Amino acid sequence: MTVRRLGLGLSVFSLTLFLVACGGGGEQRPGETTESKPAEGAPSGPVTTVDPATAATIAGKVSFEGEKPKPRQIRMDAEASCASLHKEPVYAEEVVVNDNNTLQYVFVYVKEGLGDKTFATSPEPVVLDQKGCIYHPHVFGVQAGQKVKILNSDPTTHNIHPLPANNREWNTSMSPGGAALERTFAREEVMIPVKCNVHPWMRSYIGVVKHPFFAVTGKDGAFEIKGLPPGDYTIEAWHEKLGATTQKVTLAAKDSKTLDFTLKATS
Ligand SMILES: [Cu+2]
Repeated sequence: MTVRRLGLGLSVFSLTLFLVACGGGGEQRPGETTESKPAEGAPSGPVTTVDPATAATIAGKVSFEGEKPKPRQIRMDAEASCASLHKEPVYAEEVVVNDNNTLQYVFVYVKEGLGDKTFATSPEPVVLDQKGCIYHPHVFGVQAGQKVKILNSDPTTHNIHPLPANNREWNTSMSPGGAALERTFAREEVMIPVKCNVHPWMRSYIGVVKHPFFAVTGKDGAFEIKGLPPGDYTIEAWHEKLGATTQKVTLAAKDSKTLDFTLKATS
């Protein structure tokens, strides 16, 4: 934080010297500044900050096309400690079509266009809870190096087990009332499936990206990504069962563009 304040307080002249000293940090656009030190745990390299006066926004929705799949009920009968936590039937969240025919749990993120820019890692952890023997949230994004705080709110033991292809694999048993677990993922990976070694129906997906420009669609199928530097981008919408689709978008300073996606039912 001290470094950040210092960076903001620099005169244009010394900032120029500073950028030269740091080698410029790759592609530089108007309204961006670089600082010498990234947040702890983040990739090394100068940190890009986006001038709010030039920042652009994309927003839109992800629609579903085709025949709505019948929700699949999760059977917890084999595990009484889980089954007793639910009075109503529990349905798998693998394909959730909203009332307005949009999709929930789609991970939307900037796939290309940021080059080798490095962004400050959020100091706030993302929380993943194990509650009712279900992961909450079902799909979420996190920056590489940003903490994921894992809770067990259940009166039963879970064994959380991410299955990465590009990060270190681990699994940890978490007993009821135990301490929260904090983990980070060092490298970009869309997506990391998460399972529980005790309860085979438990499933979550983590999108790890090197920047803060991602979102997950909610009950209205909408997403919004704010604070983007002007540029040419490829945006991907990823869904665990329906696949992924991309669109290109060009953002000028202060642009606010709508980007709607459609994902089709699998036959
Ligand atoms: Cu479990």
